[in-house]
Amino acid sequence: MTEPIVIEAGAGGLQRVCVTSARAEGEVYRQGAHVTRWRPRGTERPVLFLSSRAVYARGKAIRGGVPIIFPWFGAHGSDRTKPMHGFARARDWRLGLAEPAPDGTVVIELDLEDDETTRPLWPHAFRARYRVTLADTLALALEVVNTSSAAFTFEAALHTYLAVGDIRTVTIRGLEDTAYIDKVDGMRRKRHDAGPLQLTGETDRVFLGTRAGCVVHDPAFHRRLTIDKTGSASTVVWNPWSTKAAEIADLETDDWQRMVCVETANAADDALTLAPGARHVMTATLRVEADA
Ligand code: TA6
Repeated sequence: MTEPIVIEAGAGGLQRVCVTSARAEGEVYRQGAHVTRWRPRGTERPVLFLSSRAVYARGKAIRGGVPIIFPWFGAHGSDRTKPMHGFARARDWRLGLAEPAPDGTVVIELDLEDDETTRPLWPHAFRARYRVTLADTLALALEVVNTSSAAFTFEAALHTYLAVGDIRTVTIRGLEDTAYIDKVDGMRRKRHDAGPLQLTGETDRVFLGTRAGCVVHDPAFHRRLTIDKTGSASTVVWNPWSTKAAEIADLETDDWQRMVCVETANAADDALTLAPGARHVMTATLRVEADA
């Protein structure tokens, strides 16, 4: 019988947890607490997009799956020499729990705390705990605790890369009539209309003040991907399209056609301030279903 959980050296020698259970297959790297694969039993195609050119190396974010963005989103507000999207996605997290349940569900927990290498980048004491539940759905919960004696403000995102058949025919519901920052158009503030979102070019939008889940309809794969969320007021939608994708070394030139990022976040105006001792939990639950 296949072991439901195997902890081993993966690509680039980075440690990973491989899951093969009655409910799902999956893979989580300790570096970045990075879910790179999840496929519920009975689902033919991968649900998460993972670049075939992804680099597996110490301190380098893996292109695809679900990178964790923390404690800032995008470029650092005042110091552009600091890493894009914070430091959590390129750090080793401590593996706490990796446990199969009798029904085939597998739960994995990983922690990250401040240390002498994080404090120069972000001068705060914190503990982040990430709980990954792999079953018919993929449930992700990021808890951040302020373990310092002063309040701090942070941004976070579960930067989910979804695998799609053809981005040009995909539509996204759940962002109707929602305000957003358009990062492709000089950070201009706009509002999406009453219809589903359809991408027709490079798209990089931070939707604000939205607690709604999103549904990604993918006619090419005859399926829909639903992302429900809690504790999150922002949703980011990203696709580099052809020109930008050609500039991204760890993407194949035509990968843009097969992916879309729909990210569960608290970013920009929705950044969160935690008092000393306070905690915040953000969750995303991913589901795949057949669609006409
Ligand atoms: O979430 C969208 C975004 O912020 C885009 O601006 C784009 O840069 C993307 O993230 C990927 O960022 P990365 O640092 O992983 O290349």
